[in-house]
Amino acid sequence: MNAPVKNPRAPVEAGTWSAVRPDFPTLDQQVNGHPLVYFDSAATSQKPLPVLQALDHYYRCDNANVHRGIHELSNRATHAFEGARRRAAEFLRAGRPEEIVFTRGTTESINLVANTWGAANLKPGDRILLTEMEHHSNLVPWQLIAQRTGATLSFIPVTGDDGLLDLSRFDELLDNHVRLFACTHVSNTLGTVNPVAGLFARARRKGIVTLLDAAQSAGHLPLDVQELGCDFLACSGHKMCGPTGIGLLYGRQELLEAMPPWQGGGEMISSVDYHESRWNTPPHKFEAGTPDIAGAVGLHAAMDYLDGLGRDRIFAHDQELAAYAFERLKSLSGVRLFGPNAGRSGVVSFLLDDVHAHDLVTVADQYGVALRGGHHCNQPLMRKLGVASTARASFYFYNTRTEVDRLIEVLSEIRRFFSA
Ligand code: 7TS
Repeated sequence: MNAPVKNPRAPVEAGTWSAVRPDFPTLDQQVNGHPLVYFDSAATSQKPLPVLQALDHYYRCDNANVHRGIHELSNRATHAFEGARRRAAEFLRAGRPEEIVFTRGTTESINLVANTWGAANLKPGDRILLTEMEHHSNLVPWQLIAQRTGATLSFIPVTGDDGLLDLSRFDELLDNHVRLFACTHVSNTLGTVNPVAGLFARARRKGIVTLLDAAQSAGHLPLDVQELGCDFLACSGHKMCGPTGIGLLYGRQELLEAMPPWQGGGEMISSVDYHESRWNTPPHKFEAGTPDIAGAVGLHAAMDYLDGLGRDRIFAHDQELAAYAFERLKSLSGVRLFGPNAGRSGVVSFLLDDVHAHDLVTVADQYGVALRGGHHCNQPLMRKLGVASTARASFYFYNTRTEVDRLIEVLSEIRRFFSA
């Protein structure tokens, strides 16, 4: 039996990030006759070799169902799955592994909270406070549960193109009707990093339950749910070097214990009769059916990989590259930039003259540059900004300044092409 691949990456010094490139086979290819420049990590990140090897090892050597069998392979699969849960608790600095629920991703984690905590606790007249920069995943589930319970939604405004939260009326918005405050940590369109710890502290002093959408932050900066003061945190494995189809929900123990289950099926029960059942304890109460065991194993390897590099260093690199891209883009005439001038994460949204974002992204692809164009699942925010869509470049630690220079070169070509 081959031993599973052990962690991998020593920390990388500033300026030597290209050392990680060989870990990412997908990055080493030509697209449309040009070297690939992958600037779409906010949609999904690429996967390093230790993650691919962990998946391969699991399926080759240990594959079995969890929590059921008492044979060797089932024990190994259970050990690997529960080991990933312990690692996730450590990764998010949760108090205990039982506070980690495996889900399919951020979207499912938020839907789980809305359909369990929300359904059990919201009533007519209650309010759910969000911000105007939420991804549809942290908006639509609340609309659905508001319709079912009679609760309403309110929003912290966004200031405009500079994309900050307007907190001048925050205390007013936290009125006695608000039961839950759910907020994104990092905006996937604007690159804004919200001051969530301070906002959550103010909300919790009023007894308001808090949820952090960490889809764009979990793989990019160190997170500590206790310091952040959130009751729930949602994130996706695939945006943090892990596989698709696996994600995390952190929930404070007392809340998870009090919440009713969501999906029914195997694993989430302690005993079943024909007419009624009793529930397992958290987190199993929320994990009906066979989970994504391989996904959890891959995510474990991804968390080891990221912490090997150091999430503080990853964030410093993201910020440095985004600031560089922002300055270079600003120097191109006809560019409109969205989001804050300083302190942004590795996401830059922009428009070029009156070229439609989809056209821009289609032509960039012809040069091997992978951007995203569209509303980025932020339709209400797009309306607020007065645009239908933006082009977006999003960076991760495997991207380089040379790639940003290539983007600028390609955008200059695109301007010439559309103005000809
Ligand atoms: N929240 C935020 C802030 C996100 O950026 C995303 C996905 C989600 C939630 C949903 O994550 P999922 O893994 O459950 O789909 N954002 C993007 C994006 O910016 N481009 O593609 C997906």
